[in-house]
Amino acid sequence: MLSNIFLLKGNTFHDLNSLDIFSYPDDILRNRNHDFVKKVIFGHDHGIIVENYRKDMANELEHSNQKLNQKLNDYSLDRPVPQNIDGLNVYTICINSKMIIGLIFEKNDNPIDYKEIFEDLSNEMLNNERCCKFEDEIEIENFLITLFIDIRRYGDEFIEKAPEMAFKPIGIFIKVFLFGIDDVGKTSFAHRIKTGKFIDNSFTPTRTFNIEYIQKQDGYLAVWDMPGQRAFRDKWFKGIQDSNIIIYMIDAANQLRFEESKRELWNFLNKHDSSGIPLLILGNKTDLITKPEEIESNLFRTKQEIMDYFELDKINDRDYYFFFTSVKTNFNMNEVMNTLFNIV
Ligand SMILES: Nc1nc2c(ncn2[C@@H]2O[C@H](COP(=O)(O)OP(=O)(O)OP(=O)(O)O)[C@@H](O)[C@H]2O)c(=O)[nH]1
Ligand SMILES: [Mg+2]
Repeated sequence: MLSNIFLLKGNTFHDLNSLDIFSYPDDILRNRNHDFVKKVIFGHDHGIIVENYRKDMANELEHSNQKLNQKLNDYSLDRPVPQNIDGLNVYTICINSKMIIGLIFEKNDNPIDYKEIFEDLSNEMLNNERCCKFEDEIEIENFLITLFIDIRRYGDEFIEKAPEMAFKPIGIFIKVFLFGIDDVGKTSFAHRIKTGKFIDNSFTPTRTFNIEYIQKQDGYLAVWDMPGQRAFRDKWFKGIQDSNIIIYMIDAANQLRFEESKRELWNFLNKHDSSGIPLLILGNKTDLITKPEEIESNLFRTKQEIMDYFELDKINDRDYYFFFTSVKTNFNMNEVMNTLFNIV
C-alpha cells in the first residue's frame, strides 16, 4: 500500500539547501538528511538530470518569450525510477528536470505495479487538467493529496485483488471489451454481472483498465472495462486485442451526450481494424426514461430512434445487436448475457 507521497522542487538540483520539500500525509522527509534527497536525485540517470537542467536553462534563454511560456505550461515526465533508499521503498518520477514526485510504498509492495497509474495520473493532472502551477503551497499540497488518494484507491481496488486471476476457468473463455464514454454505467455493468449487485450513486470514474474475471455457468469471462473519460479514450485501442466480443455502452437517458457518444463509437470503428468481432450496443439507464410497466411500448419507439441516430445500419463489417438495459433494475441483463454466450 502507498504510505507517503513527496515532492522535491527547486531552482536547481545542485543546491540541496534551496530545495522545497513537501510531503503527505506526514512529514516523512523531515528527519532525513541530504543524503536521502541526493540518492533520490541521482537515481534518475545518475545525475544526468542535473546536466539536462543546465542545458534546458541554456536553451530557454535562446528561445523567444512566447516559446518560453509554452514550455512552462508543458510538463514532460521521465520514466519512474524504483529505488530502495535507507530501507524505504521509493518510486520517483522526474518532471522537466526540475521537480521530482516520489511515492513511498510499504516494504512488500512492488512499485512497478503502479507504473501506469503513476505516469497516467501525473500526466493527466499536469498536462490535461493543468491543476497545479506549483506556485503556492496550498495548491501543491492539494495536488499531492489528490494524487495520493487516487493512487492509493487504485492499489486497494485493483492490485489487492490480483489473486483472483488464479481461478481455473471452466467452459469457454471469452474476452469482453467494454467501452463507451464516461458515466454510462460500464463499471456498474461489470460489477452487476460479477456480484449480482448494484451500487447506487457510486462516483468512481475508472482511470485505468479494470479487468473483471467472472465465472458463469456457460464459460469464463474476462471483462475489460475501459475508462470513459476523455483523457483516457486513446487507451481504448490498447485494450482490444484478442477480444471475442465488443460491448459499446450508451446512456440512453442522456440525449445531450448522444452526439459525443456516436462520434466516439464511429471514431473507434473507423480507426481500428476490429472487423468481424461482434458488437453489442447497450442503451443503459432505461429506468430513468420509462416506468417498468410501459417498458415494452415506450422502448420500441426509442430503440428505432437511437439506432437511426447512431446510424447503426451503416455497420457492415460485423454482426451487431442492440439492447436496452438497466444495470440498476437488472432489466434485460439476463438477455444480454445469453446473447453474449450465444454469439461467441
Ligand atoms: N439510474 C441508473 N443509474 C446507473 C445505471 N447504471 C449505472 N448507473 C450510475 O451511473 C453512474 C456511473 O456509473 P459507472 O458504472 O461508474 O460509469 P462508467 O461508464 O464506468 O464511467 P467511467 O468509468 O467514467 O467511464 C453511477 O452513479 C452509477 O450508479 C442504471 O442502469 N440506471
Ligand atoms: Mg467505469
